[in-house]
Amino acid sequence: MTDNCFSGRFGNVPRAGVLGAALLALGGVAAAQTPSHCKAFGDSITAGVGDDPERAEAGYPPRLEALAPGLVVDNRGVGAEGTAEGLARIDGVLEEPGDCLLLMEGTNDVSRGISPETTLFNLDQMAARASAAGWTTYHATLIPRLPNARFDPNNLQNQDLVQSIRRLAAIRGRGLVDPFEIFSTTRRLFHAYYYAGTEDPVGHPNGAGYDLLASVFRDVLQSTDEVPPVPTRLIPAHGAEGVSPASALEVDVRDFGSAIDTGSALLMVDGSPAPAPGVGDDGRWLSWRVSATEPLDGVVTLSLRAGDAEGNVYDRLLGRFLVEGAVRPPGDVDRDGRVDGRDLVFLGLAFGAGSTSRRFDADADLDGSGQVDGEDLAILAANFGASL
Ligand SMILES: [Ca+2]
Ligand SMILES: [Ca+2]
Ligand SMILES: [Ca+2]
Repeated sequence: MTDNCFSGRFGNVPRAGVLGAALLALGGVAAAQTPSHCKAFGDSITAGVGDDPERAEAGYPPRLEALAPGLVVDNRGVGAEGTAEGLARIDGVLEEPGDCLLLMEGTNDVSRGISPETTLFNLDQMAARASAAGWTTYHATLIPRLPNARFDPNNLQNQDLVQSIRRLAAIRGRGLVDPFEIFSTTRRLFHAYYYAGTEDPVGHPNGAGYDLLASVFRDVLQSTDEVPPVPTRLIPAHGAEGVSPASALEVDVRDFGSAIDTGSALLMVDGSPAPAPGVGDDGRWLSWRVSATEPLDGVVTLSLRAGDAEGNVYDRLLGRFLVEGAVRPPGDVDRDGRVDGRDLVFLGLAFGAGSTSRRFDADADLDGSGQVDGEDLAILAANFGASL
């Protein structure tokens, strides 16, 4: 782990006018009219796979109807669908009666290795067709994938895609529903809010999870702001490796509900505060462009504190990346560049779990055997105290 010597290591970069101009052009978010008839469009997580089998109608749409009297929400979720198939069937859905699209799709694209650019393009096309039909359109972020998901179990690609979806919503002036942020900060998420079957390659909510998901949609449709300012851009991405020592950092943060408390917003780089960010004229976004005045090295950790006018606060790790030439020691479960008691705790939590178990943690399976066991513990123990 790189030491905390970042003071004075970063200076302000002259801020290019492009970003400011692009974001200023956005103005406020659309959604002027209150929708009355929504189509919930997406994959199995919209269809309601994993829900309580006792329920006559599965998923978040019927719950959203119950939470928002007067609102009709039709379930148009199709299991296992990716955004390419979604784009192929959206026109048929838009021909039905309705005035609002709730669009949550893309986790199956991650599983299939579809590029985020393609996913974003498809989502944008679907939303654009709905907007062209006069519908109010909301993008929704994806929910976290299980730690034992077959692909992207540590949510690196997912988090990157989520930020892109937020950025897309902002650029196009569409609404944003952000279950990723709400789910990510919910305690005991996978244990209490996810379907417990072992054959779940992605991660589906259970009954409680669909209750939570419906409430996240309800809040946005009723203009209740329960979500803090969230990152819409992070460069280098969380989990990136081989980052150039000369890389600049780019962090954009936006609030989709209310104003950001700009005075208290703080970006920390390896424990030292970054220079003050640029602030959007509407008070709803912040932008840091930070260049290294000394070469980066080792593991770089970014954390963010930012609150909004409603008192919702983001205050946690934002991202962590590995600079070119640095090699993490074996046994570094949490990827912070050193092997210590924290890694032992994480390994302990997953100890004994195989890859189909809900407790499995791919990062704790240090030898990649598909089982967190004594072999992994031996690797950790042999490297205990090692650091970059
Ligand atoms: Ca907010
Ligand atoms: Ca560690
Ligand atoms: Ca193992």
